[in-house]
Amino acid sequence: MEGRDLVRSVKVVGSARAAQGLRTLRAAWRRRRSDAVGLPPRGAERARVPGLVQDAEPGPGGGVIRFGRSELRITVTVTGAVFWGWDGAGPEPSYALAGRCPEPDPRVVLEPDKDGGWRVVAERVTIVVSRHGAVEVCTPGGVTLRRDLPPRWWEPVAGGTARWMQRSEVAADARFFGLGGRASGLRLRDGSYRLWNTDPGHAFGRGDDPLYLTMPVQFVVADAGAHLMFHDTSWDGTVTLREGEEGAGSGHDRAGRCELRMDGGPLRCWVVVGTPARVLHAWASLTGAPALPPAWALGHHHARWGFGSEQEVRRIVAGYQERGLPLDAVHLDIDHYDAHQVFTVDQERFPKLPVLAEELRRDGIRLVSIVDPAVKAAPGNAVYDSGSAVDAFVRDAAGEPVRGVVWPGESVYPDFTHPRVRAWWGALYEERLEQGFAGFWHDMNEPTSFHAFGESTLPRSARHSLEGRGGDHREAHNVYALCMARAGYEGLRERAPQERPFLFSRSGWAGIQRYGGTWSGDVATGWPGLRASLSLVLGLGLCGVPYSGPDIGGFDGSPSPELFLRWFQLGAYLPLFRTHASLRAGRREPWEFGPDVLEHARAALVERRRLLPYFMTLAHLARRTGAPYVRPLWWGAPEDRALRDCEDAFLLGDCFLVAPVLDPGADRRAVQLPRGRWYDTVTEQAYEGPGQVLVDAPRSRIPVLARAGAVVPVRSDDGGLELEVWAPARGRTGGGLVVPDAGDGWGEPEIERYVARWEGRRVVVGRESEEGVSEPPCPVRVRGLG
Ligand code: NBV
Repeated sequence: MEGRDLVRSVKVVGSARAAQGLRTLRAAWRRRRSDAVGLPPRGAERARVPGLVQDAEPGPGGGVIRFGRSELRITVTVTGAVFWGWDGAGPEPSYALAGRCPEPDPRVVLEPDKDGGWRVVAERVTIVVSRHGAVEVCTPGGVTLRRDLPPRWWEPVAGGTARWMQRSEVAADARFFGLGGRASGLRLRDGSYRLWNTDPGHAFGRGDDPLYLTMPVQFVVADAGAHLMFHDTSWDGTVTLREGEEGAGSGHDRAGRCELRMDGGPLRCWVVVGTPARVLHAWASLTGAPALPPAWALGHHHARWGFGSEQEVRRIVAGYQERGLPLDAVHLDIDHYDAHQVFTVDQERFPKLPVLAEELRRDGIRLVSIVDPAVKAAPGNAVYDSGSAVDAFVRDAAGEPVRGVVWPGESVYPDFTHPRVRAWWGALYEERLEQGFAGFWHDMNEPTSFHAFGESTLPRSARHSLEGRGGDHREAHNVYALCMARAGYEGLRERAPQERPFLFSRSGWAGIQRYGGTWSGDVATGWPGLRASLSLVLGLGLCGVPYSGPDIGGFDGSPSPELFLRWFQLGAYLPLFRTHASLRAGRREPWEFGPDVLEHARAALVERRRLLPYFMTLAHLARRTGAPYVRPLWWGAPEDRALRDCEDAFLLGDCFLVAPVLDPGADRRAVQLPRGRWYDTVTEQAYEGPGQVLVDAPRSRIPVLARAGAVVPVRSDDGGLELEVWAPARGRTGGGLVVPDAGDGWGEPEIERYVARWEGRRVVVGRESEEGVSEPPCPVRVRGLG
C-alpha cells in the first residue's frame, strides 16, 4: 500500500473507530438489558448427586445403571468409542457427531462388579461403575486410565437448566493436551481453561485464555496408555487441571486432577482409549473426516489486512514473481469490501476483481476471500434485505433482531443453527465465486460484537433455532462458527461441485474439521507468539483439526528480521503456510527484511514446494485416518516421558522431525529424539534415538530430521514425482505411503505403499501391491548413505 493510502485508511479506521465508540457503548447496554429481562434468574438451587445404585439393565453395547437420583447409560460402539450419559442423556442430537451415532458393539457385556457396582466389558476397554456412581475407564489388563467421581448437579428450584460438575483423576504421570487452540502450551499446565469461544480483542500472547476455538476435548497421555475424553456439551464451562506428582518411589503418588464445571447442557461424554493413532482414528469416525484441501491450499499464502487496492495486490504478486518466490494464494481482507460489508466489493479500489482473479489463476495463484458473519443492519444492503426476507437473523427474547457492532457498524447476525439460514447463507457464496475467489476465510465468528464493556459477543439470552429445538446463546455460542462453516461448505459443494471447498475459520468446535481448517487468529508478534503458534497447531491436531497455521511474523507490530525468518521457517512445515498481518503492522514480504532473510525464506518456500506431494499425502491420510499432519513427538511412543514433556519440536507425518528455532540468537539447539536413527536432512549426519542431541540451526534453516527408512514423495526439479528415500539402518527395512492427487476434485486416489530395504550395499525400493513388489513408477533418490 502506498504511504498516502495507508495514512488514509488508518485515518478512516481511526475516525470510524471514534464513531463506533458510541455504538459500542449502546451495544453493551443493550446486551446487558436484554440479558436482564431475557434470562431466567438463577435463584435458589438444589444440589444433587446420583445416590446409591439400585439396579441395572443390559442393553446393546452396555446398558443403563440406575441410581437413587439419576441413571447412567453406557454404550460401547463398534468404533471402540464409549459413550456415557447421566440423567437419561443420549448421544444425539449433537453438533459434534458427523452423522448418526455409531452402532453399539453387540459383543459388549454388562456384569455385576464388587461392592454392588457394575462393569461394562468390551474388547479394548472396561468401564467400572461404583455403587455411588464413580466411573473408571480401564485397559483390558485392568489398569485405570481415568476415574470420574460421582458427578454433582445444581438445579434451580424454580426450574431451568442445571449446572453440573465432574471431577476426575488420572495417573500421577499423566499429561493433559487439547481443549482446542490454547496459547499457553502444548502440554496444559495447572490452571483453569475456559470453554467459551472468545475474541480476546487484541493480539494475544501465551497468557491469553480462552481464545477463538475452544472445545471440551482432553487428550490425556500416561505410561499406562492414552485416552481422549470429550464432554459433548456446548455450554460455557471451565476445566481446571492439576498435573499429578510422583512420590519418587515413596508410594505417595498424587493423582492428576481435572475438574469440569459446566453452566448447563447434558452431562454426557465420549471416551476413546488406545494408541494416539487409534484414538484419533476413532475420533474422526465419530466427528467426521477432515476435509481434504485442494493442493494449492497446501502451498504458500500471502495475506494482509489493508492491501487496499488491486494495484497493491499486483505489486505484491509481482514482488514474489520477480524474485522467483513460489506463491499459491493471496487473501483479501475486509478492506476489499464496500464499507466493510460482507459479500460486497469496493468497486473503486477493486474495479475488476474477476479479471484480477483470472490473471492470477493463470499464474497459479488463487484468491481467497475473508467472510465475516455480521451483516450491516441497513435496508438497501442486499444481504440484509435477503436475510430479513427469510428471517435469518438472531432475535432476542422479546423477538427483536439482536444488534451488535462490527466493522460495518450496527449489524445483525445470521442464526446458523437454522437449516434454512444455512441454505440462504450458502447461496451467498455464489457472488464470491463470480468474483473469482477460490477459497474462504471465516473471521469474527465467535461471534464477535464490539462492546464498550462486558463480553464482546451476543447476549446470552439471544434466541437460536438449534435445528428447531429452540434455545439461547448460552448453548449456541460455541457452535456458532461450526454451523457457519457448515453453511459455507455446503453452499460451495452445491455451487462448485467439481472443486474441493477450501475454507478455514477462526472459531469452531468439535467437528469443525468436516468443513475445513482454522488458523491462529491474531497472535502477537514476538518470540512468545512464535511458540504459541506451534502449541495451537499441535493442540488442535490432537482435537481432530489437522489443518491450521499461524500468521507468520505475528499479527501486529514489526518482527525483527530474525523473528520473521524463524517464523517463516516454522510455517513452511505447518499445514497452513500463510503470512498475514494487521492494517497497522509492519511489512511481511520476505524481501522487506534484507537479502539474507530473502535468501533463507526462498529456501523455505522452495522446500515447501518440493514437499508438496508429501503434504498432499498427509492431507489424504488425515482424511482417512484422522492423524494430524503435525504431531507431538510422543505420537508413536506415548510411554516415553521425555517426549511427553517436549513442546518445542514436532513430527511432520511419519517421515520428519522438525525442530524450529523458537529463541533469538540460536545457531544450534537441543532436540529430543524418539527411538531409531534420524538424519539431518541437509548434512545427512545420522543421530541415534532415543535421547537428546545438539544439532546445528544456522540462520539459513531450521533442523529437520528424516527417519531412517522413510520413503517421501517429493516434487522433482522438472515438476514430476520423485521418491526421496532415507537409508534404513543396516539390517532394517523402511517404507512409506504415497497418495497421488491431481490437485483437486473428488477422485479417490489409491494409496501406494513402498518398501525400502538393503540389497547388498544398495538400498532398493519397491512398490507393494496385491500382485507383489514392483519397480516404483518414478525416480528414486536414496539419501543418508554416507
Ligand atoms: O479482518 C481484519 C482482521 C483480520 O485481518 C484478522 O486475521 C482477524 O483475526 N480481523 C481479525 C478483524 C480485526 C482484528 C483487530
